[in-house]
Amino acid sequence: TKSLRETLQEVIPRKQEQLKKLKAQHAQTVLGDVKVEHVIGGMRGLKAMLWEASVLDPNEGIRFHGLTIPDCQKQLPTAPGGKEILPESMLWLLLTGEAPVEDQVRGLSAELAVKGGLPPYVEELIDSLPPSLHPMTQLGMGVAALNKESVFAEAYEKGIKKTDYWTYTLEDCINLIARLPALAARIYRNVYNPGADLPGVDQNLDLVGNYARMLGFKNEDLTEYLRLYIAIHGDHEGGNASAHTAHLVGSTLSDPYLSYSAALYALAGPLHGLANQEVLRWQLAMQKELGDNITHNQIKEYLWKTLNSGQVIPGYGHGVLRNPDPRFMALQEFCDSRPELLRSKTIQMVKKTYEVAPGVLKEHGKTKNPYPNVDATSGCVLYHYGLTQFKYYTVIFGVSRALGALTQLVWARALGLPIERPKSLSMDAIEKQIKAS
Ligand code: NMX
Ligand code: MLT
Repeated sequence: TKSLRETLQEVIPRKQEQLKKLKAQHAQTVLGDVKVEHVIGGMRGLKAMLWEASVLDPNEGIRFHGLTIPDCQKQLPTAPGGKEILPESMLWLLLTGEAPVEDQVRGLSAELAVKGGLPPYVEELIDSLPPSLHPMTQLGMGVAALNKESVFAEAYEKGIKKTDYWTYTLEDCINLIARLPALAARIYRNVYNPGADLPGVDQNLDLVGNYARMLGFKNEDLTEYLRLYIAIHGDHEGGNASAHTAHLVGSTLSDPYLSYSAALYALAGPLHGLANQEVLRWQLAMQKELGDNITHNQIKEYLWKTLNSGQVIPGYGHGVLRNPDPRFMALQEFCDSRPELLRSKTIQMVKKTYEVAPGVLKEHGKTKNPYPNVDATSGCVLYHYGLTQFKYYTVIFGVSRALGALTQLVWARALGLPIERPKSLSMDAIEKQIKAS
């Protein structure tokens, strides 16, 4: 079987050719109108970025190179004895557009394990931070500091051809993905279990097998959940705030470490990745106020109370999706296949909230999408398995989103995409243009 690099050496020239044709034949073809609502409305729906690995359909949700989540669950290799998609399999698919075979994925897991250790200066940096510093702040700092290791930055300084950018970028991206579990686990240990033992990377384990072990969990169900979680959060086309940030920063030829560090700080916002922390905070407050055996009516009242106090219902709504998020559905299926999870009061509450919230949000009449996104359930399962420190949840999302955001950096360099520099307008300039038209 072919290695990842051999596969990419074959795939990239085909994609370069495709781009060349698009440029030559369709550079002036119109894909949509730019309206004032785009300029003042967060560019929602504006087709303005090239992103190879995944495309989001508002009704069906995400497809990774054309594959839905159920397709991926059927086609992508799992861990030995496991059932859930391995993030390594997803990474291979995102990077190459091809579903890997088992041998290829085992080879990639082994490579990531070899490269998974942290340089001592990064360990020292993380150990020197106050435990009260939010885990996402720490993650971004650790990733930024790793840029001392960047082979792209080093080669660029020496002088390399533009056509070689992608090979150095790929090495940085693989090295960073490999190191994220050790970095994220160190932050967890320092903040929540100071002084506890922190095992090194086990060369026989897959990326998430190692991550779970370094976090200190021995429950294979949790490890499987983390594999699924990290695989399906990996990419959500290019316009989401974290992926877009990595793309923007990367377009300046800032190296993958700096680009992804910036992306993590976009992910740390409550309207984006921090929502999974907010969901749990909201659910637990509801559980505390109303008890464990809460009725649909009580949930309805609680939802209205949240909305009437001017807050959003965390885990509901989406910038692009207009149906329940298939990632939410996949995580719910994981729960449905485990009676132990179905007995959890928090997970029962997620299900009951799902039965009530869309109706309430429709009646409220503001959100364009009254359905749950992935964050409505992701943290509650972690909570059940004993990963109860919800300020940490976005870090797991951050370990995951690297798969897609870093894949695109490889594609952007392989395709020679330019620095991003859209045009902005002032309100006066908009009015002037309207008057002139
Ligand atoms: N609860 C209450 N109001 C909402 C909600 C919600 N869950 N979602 C949207 N709205 C409001 C929104 O605040 C806006 O109000 P206003 O006109 O007063 O500014 C109005 O509905 C229209 O918003 P939309 O166009 O439907 O949504 P938009 O694209 O602007 O924002 C989100 C998308 C995801 C930021 C928004 O739905 C939200 O804030 N959801 C809650 C937070 C959340 O779950 N974020 C996670 C996103 C997924 N992720 O993993 O990153
Ligand atoms: C994501 O996974 O990035 C979120 O669903 C937000 C988005 O797609 O805008």
